[in-house]
Amino acid sequence: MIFDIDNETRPREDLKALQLRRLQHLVARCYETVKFYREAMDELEVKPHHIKTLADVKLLPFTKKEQLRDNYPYGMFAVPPDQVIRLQASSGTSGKPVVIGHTRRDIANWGEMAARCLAASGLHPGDRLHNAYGYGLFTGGPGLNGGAETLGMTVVPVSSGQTQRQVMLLNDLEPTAISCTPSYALNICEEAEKLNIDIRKLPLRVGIFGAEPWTEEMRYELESRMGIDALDIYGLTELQGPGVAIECLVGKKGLHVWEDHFIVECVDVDTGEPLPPGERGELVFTTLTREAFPLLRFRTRDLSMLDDKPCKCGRTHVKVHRMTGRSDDMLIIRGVNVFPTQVEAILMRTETLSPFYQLEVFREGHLDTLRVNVEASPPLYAKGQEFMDRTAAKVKKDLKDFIGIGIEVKIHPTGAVERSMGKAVRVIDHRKEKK
Ligand code: DLL
Repeated sequence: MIFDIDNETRPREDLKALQLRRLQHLVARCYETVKFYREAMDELEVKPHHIKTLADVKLLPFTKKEQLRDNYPYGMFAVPPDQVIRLQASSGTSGKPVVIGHTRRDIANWGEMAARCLAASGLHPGDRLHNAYGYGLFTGGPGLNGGAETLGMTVVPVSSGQTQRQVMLLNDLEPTAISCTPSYALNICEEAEKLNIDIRKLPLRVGIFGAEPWTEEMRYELESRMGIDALDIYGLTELQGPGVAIECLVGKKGLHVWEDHFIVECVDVDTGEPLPPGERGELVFTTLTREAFPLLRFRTRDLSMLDDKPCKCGRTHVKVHRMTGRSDDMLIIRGVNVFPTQVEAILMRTETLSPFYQLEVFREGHLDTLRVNVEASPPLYAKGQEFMDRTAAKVKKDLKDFIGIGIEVKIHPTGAVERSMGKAVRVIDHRKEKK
């Protein structure tokens, strides 16, 4: 189902004309109302009237997360306080979060974009969503909630945590869709198995998973354990929250970005130069319709690539590939770049392991070393240490072949790796503890 057929299938030429009109309006508004943007544009000697074509977006300054923090809490707002009907905040683990505001129209647009996402996942009015993303300042819960209500679904606003209760509600309320982080979905699967409930036999058909990087291998794991289609949804607090982009059920390959609301660029991480489709770089977004908290060329640090090939689903909006991870989560181990998702891919291909893992980075002398902590599946554990050692050696070899460096592999009994309630913590970096 397509929620907003006119906008989602708009011919590309029309879409680009709409983007240009909206961009010109946005730049003028940012220049007039947000001191930060006026100063940043003056410094680059760019005025709103310089934006004549869509390509001129690259004349505009980048906006970085640190700059949003510097303007905490309200410095980047473009409307007076009486027009802001909701605040949300990023999950900043250290220091101040980024607070963003929504006008009534921002909330309505967000609801429509999230509704498009749910429809693209094969959901309809009357479907029932078990929404296990956290509610609160985090945008996951409220974002999917708004989308489900806009589409006309029934939403079960269960939020995250109390996992046994989640399983009971999945069993009793018979939702047809679930939304949560992929790592939390695994936690739910495990809890269901303990309670002897076979999720595959429930009416659940679709999983809307995002908020953290995950792999095709994890998709396979979740689809087979839950008997669902698992789709990748993307978004960031700064841009609104979930619903910036989603995979469509038809393709399950690449996430459509709602281009009537955002301009997406992929740029070289070091030079900031825009890259053509097919080249990996950092995603950069300009918000075309946000009223309270507009952003020019926001550097997400998320690594992906653009895919402008037409999609079978009929949507004309450009796609981005599944994220590899964030540039700041990339580990550099003895000169080799390592993403947790690369390790995940290998672990998930090893059937005798459980899908729970965490990486630890150490510094020994001048050398950085990486250890993977992963759990044995109950049958492997039952076979004993010798079998676990053999599996560890095999995984170590696979990691070396795939990534190119030696990584220590430690296989633990079931339950040893911390379970996630939201975004999984994939890396513990002991290098930062020293000194
Ligand atoms: O995680 C919003 C969200 C909620 C997205 C629910 C999808 C579902 P933040 O807490 O601000 O917002 O974190 C944003 O999470 O920059 C990415 O690094 C990461 N992220 C979000 N979705 C994906 C995804 C929400 N599908 C940050 N794949 C982003 C990989 C993702 N990373």
